[in-house]
Amino acid sequence: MAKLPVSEEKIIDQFGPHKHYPPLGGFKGVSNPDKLVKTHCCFCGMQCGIQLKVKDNKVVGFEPWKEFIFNEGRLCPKGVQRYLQNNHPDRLQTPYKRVEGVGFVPIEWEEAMSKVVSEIQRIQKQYGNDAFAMLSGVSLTNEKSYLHGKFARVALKTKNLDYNGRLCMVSAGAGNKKAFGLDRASNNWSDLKHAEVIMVAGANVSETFPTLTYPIWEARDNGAKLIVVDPRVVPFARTADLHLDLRPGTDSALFGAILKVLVDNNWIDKDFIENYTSGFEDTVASIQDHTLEWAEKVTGVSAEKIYKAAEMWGKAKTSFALHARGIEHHTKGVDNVVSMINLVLATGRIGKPYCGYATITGQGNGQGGREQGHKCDQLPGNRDIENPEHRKYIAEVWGINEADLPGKGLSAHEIIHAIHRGEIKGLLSICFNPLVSLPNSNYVREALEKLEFYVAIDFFLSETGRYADIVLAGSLHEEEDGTVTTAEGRVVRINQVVTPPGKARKDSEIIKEIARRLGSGDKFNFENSEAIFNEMRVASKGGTADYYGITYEKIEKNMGVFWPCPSLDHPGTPRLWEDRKFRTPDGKAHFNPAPYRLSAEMPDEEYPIILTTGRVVSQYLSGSQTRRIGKLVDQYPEPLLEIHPELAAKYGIQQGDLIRVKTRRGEVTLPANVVATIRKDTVFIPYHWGGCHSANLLTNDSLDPVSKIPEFKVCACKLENTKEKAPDSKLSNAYQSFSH
Ligand SMILES: Nc1nc2c(c(=O)[nH]1)N[C@H]1C(S)=C(S)[C@@H](COP(=O)(O)OP(=O)(O)OC[C@H]3O[C@@H](n4cnc5c(=O)[nH]c(N)nc54)[C@H](O)[C@@H]3O)O[C@H]1N2
Ligand SMILES: Nc1nc2c(c(=O)[nH]1)N[C@H]1C(S)=C(S)[C@@H](COP(=O)(O)OP(=O)(O)OC[C@H]3O[C@@H](n4cnc5c(=O)[nH]c(N)nc54)[C@H](O)[C@@H]3O)O[C@H]1N2
Ligand code: SF4
Ligand SMILES: [Mo]
Repeated sequence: MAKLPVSEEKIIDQFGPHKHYPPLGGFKGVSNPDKLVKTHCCFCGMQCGIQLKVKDNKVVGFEPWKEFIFNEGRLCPKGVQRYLQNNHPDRLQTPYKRVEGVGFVPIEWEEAMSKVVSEIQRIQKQYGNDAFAMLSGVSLTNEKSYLHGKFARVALKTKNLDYNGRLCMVSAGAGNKKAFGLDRASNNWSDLKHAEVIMVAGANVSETFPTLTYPIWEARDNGAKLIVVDPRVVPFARTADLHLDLRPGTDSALFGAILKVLVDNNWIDKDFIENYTSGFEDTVASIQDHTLEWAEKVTGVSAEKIYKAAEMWGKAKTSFALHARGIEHHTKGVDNVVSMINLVLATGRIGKPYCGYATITGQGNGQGGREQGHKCDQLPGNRDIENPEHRKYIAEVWGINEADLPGKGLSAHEIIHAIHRGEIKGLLSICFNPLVSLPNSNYVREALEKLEFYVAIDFFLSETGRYADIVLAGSLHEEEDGTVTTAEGRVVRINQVVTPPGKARKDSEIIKEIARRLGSGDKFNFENSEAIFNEMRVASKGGTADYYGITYEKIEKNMGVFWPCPSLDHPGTPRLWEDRKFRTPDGKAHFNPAPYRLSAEMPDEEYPIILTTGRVVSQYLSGSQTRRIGKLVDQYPEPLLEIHPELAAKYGIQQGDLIRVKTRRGEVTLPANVVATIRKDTVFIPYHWGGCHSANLLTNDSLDPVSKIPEFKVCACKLENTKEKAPDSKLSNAYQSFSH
């Protein structure tokens, strides 16, 4: 029988309506806390330092942590409201089971755990071990990422484990490995401050990494030129020296054309290219047809502007290239990444002061979480699960036979396909809300309905969790010790601030208990997070992401340590490649040919407009956390359709009209936000909402062939003006001030 989600009415009966937590004050002891604990924000990859205020084992507020070296006390709107999740009325405090026709019923841990384990065993006995899959997430610490990689392979004995970074960092990871043989930002942010040119592609820094604007402003105060590559005039593009408002999906055409100008004008570093790189000739040969005139047609950016960008980049002595999901969320995400890295290598500006390159990691532990082995093709230390040497080493660390270590499994969206095919029957998810965050959500919903058994571990009941048979109450960021690795590659400490409320448990305790009941308890005898970290250090030793020399004590003493850090006396590596010893097989940095190709779905007569999706400053990812915090909801209460006035005029659309957006996969109806800050052929929808407002009802689930990232940033849509107005309340005043 198809499994239906527990309905909204039932959820309201059982949990009350979703409450938006009061924005400020109202907490006993805000001005008289028991203690202040230094830790980091739970949201984005900047991992700003923050001090949480605790009273009676509850987080009641925060203070800036001015000494923390990166953000020096600064926080963005999400950072200053994050503490409201703890002690939130929606917080899950006990396990629940689904009872058809009734809804979710609170149960004891014993009943929950025995159900989970008996269902895992039943499914694996009936259909094989790989029929039970696991999805993990990188809002989790390094310790939990490592634990999940080991748990899936050693306790669940399944190959099908993947993580939500598959929707986020994997194109950058694959591109970095191709070019450098190692997957990390090449520099820490201090190198930004004196770069002569900063080029930022597909990153809405002011809204998505607000505290990173400070080193960029500092660089501009020092005279740096800023080039922004984005189809929208995002806030920090408004004062940029050059804004390249390209058509979504055309970055590799743009970067190819810029490279050709660099080569044609000899604005390249021949010595660096000759001595430290390979693949230059092939790459240059692959872009001979990427002329300025051709690029203007493909990208929609004038030949003059493209030339100017090449000149600014080519003539500078120091530079920094940054990109994020705008160039990575594509079926050619890896191509886009390597084509931007080609510009860095051509000018040899890497591994020197004020010269560098970074992909800006998205989630809190987007960096560390992509190294510790909870990806379907990876073992700890960023090792390859198909490499016999790597398998042997990890099997030894884990005390198992190499033959018992599963091989490469399916990636996140491929797991959804396998559920549809009937190959995967059971699922455990932790820290992932795929119904909101995966593309083509109707298809994802059908998969959830097909599962024979699904268990979700979360601290809030997410949209996906409503399809679960069992929901386990896990822990918030501040309820368990650990480490995360910031977007710079700096490993920092997350401190346990309070204990989980009610009957909620630490995530790692839940996983260890399932492992014990599955008969692998001896392999999961970790006393605490530090014990997990210490095993992880050994497992990472000798891998490209080598954490061996990092200890909790060393992190605390130095306010973080940059990996690679191969020995206890090693200071860590803030700036990579000063030694010019790249981690590729030939020891050189690789140019990679990436000639332009089309996106999977291009606009046509029936669906003539490009739809791109992304973020707004006050909401975070699937919104499961930030949609529960009043002040953040007030800033941007529901998704709006960003549309240019000229395109709007074609359809007779005015500000606040309700517009039906249709693609080949679904439709949503949203109020129009008519702004001059977007291309005329493109509309934009933020994706932080589920249900009938979900941008992912529309998006295309085609994947990059190498990284398996979905194409969130381009699909073809059509618009219908319903001629109805959205109620006034639906348009946030704050957001309207962005319109021009
Ligand atoms: N407020 C907030 N901050 C966040 C998050 C959040 O949800 N909310 N999430 C965090 C996470 S996990 C991530 S991954 C990051 C993401 O951070 P970003 O990548 O900065 O965020 P997005 O809004 O997804 O996309 C960035 C920009 O890409 C542009 N874009 C769209 N298509 C293209 C294209 O084809 N080429 C180019 N060059 N640009 C294009 C969009 O117009 C958008 O401005 O943010 C992190 N920080
Ligand atoms: N259309 C479109 N879709 C996108 C994107 C886009 O730009 N456009 N961006 C993609 C990107 S970059 C990303 S990163 C994904 C993110 O997609 P998801 O990972 O699905 O989003 P989250 O909101 O982080 O969902 C995590 C869930 O885990 C829970 N959680 C958070 N921290 C913890 C923890 O410590 N322990 C436990 N037990 N649970 C926890 C939260 O409550 C939430 O329910 O979305 C992707 N989807
Ligand atoms: S910039 Fe990122 S880490 Fe810093 S406060 Fe905002 S969401 Fe948190
Ligand atoms: Mo992300």
